[in-house]
Amino acid sequence: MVDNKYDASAIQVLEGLEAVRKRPGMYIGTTDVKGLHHLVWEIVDNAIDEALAGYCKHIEITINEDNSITVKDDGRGIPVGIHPKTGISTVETVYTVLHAGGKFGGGGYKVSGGLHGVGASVVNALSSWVKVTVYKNGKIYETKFENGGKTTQKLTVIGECDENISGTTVSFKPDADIFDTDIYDYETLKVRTRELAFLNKGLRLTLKDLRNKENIIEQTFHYEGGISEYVKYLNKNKTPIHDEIIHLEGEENGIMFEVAMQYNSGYTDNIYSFVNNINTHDGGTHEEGVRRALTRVINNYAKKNNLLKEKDESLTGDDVKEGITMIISCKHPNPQFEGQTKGRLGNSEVRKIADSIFSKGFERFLMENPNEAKVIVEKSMTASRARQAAKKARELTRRKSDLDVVNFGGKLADCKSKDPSICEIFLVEGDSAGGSAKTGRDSMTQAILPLRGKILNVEKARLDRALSNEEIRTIITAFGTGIGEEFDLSKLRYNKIIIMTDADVDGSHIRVLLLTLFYRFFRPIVEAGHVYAAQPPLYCIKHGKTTKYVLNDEEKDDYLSKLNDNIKPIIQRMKGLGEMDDDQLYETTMDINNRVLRKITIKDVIEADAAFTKLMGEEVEPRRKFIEERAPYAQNLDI
Ligand code: TSJ
Repeated sequence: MVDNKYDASAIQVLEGLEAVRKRPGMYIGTTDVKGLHHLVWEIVDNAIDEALAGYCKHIEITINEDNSITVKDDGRGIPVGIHPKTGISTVETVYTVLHAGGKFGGGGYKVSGGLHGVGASVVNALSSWVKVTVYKNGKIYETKFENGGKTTQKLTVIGECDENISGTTVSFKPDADIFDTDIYDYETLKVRTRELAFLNKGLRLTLKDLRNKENIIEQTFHYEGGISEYVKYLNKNKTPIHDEIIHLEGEENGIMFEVAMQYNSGYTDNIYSFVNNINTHDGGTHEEGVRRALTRVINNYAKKNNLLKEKDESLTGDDVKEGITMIISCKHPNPQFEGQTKGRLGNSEVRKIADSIFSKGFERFLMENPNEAKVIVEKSMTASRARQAAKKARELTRRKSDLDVVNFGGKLADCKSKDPSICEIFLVEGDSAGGSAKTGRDSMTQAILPLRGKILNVEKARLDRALSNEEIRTIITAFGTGIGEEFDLSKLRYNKIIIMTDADVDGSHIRVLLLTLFYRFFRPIVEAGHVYAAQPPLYCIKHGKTTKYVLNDEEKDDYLSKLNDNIKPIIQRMKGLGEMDDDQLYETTMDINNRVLRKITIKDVIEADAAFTKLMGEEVEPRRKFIEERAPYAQNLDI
């Protein structure tokens, strides 16, 4: 923190609130549902600052019946005196003067910062009304604003309260003229509220939803263990390979730095980093410092204890992070966020501070816990051996030349065009449907890869074993991007990757397996929106001379209700892809003019991955529960 002492004159007067209403995107990013939720965090951030300063223990966020929001804290209460520069109360100044709050003036009081470094005044500018209540010095003060920040009630004492009570309560209603939607989503608020509780140990955060009188929701999040409990939460359905969660922290030059981590038996890493409670999804100097120190400390420990087999063997950054779950949290008085989405910490001094705090603490942990140290080093060494094996296997999947279709062993029917922007590949369940798709397709732009049986379970399988699976190798080779260190999205040979499976349990199993494969090895392909699910029809309706295919019951009922003659329609329920002949399959599910595709989002994939971890991971208990819950619907689930 730069200066804990709040100095009202540090508030800079910059420009009016009209600027915010004219170009809201400049201040809150977007005016869609994301921007709407952003307003809440702009207000909550102020209460969190009060908690970081050590004066606030409980923050309550309420969605009121009318979709307005109330944020309440038990801090000292915003100062109520007159601000020397503006001649109006500090509360009113904070709310009506853009960039007030000291964040831009330097020497102010903020530690946490919103995504775009804006605050209460921006929320005021974008709200149809705002009410601020301050409990302080045994008095209750209130001020009100309307229509984008016009003061309708100056700060007034409206009552008295117990001398021991203090705090700030802010209510606001987002302006419906500005936002595309004014409906708050409880789940969205919940996820971030829980995250804030993890990131600020000891702080109690309550979220309430009063919109449905019959079902009032209230949840409180409070973690004495802070980010250690976050790691525990993330590893809930995984198998940790050591019991204790490693927690390291320190402070240097006003920069607070903290890491919690635990290894699990899986092969992927989950590293999340934060600066002033904001997720730095593109990493930055704090993450770099930790990664560098993690690699160095494990190598040194392994060498000192003669654990490496060959003298010059060493573990890479990738080896030591296999199966790690880690939270990095840094609190910095003057963070520099870089990159297009401002998701990267740029402050160069942090690299050294992170490295030194992490390495000191982690070295000590390894010394004091030889059993854990052994498990961790062994895990990294296995990863190292797998990496070397995978390198060899990877050679096998490289295409010898672009025309070398023979390489695919006749399974893939590639398309003729080599222009990725118009090419698509169908991953088809079963040889029978695969055969129909091959005959029916538009061979210029559509490639077909039939998938036989079950694709290898990627969660359990290591990279090297996954690569020795023929089906997976064909997929990797066909995509053209390579995997792991060599992955290159620009080499993708198809603009659309279309998963075509039946609408039954087996079909959904294959879909989940494919999504997991993509999540583990081809995440950018999903993120860039290249993956789709085909939607084969559920019914075929014959009516006189016409044949109509429909996707679901709703479409069926809709179609039937529009028939107004006496010819009796024949409704046939489609059992699977294999049931359609070449032309039917093409017409209903593959023809760009007719078909319906569902774009697979990263959210679908993460859900599939969670289901997958439950189903396929080594933990028996969640798997048993998962199957039990679904048993009536999943008699022939093959796991
Ligand atoms: F800014 C705001 F209006 F959006 C807002 C501020 C909203 C909410 C929900 C809480 C707060 C807030 C501000 N909570 N607590 C504070 N504390 C101060 O502003 C404060 C109080 C006393 C002193 C002092 O030095 O005595 C200093 C500060 C910064």
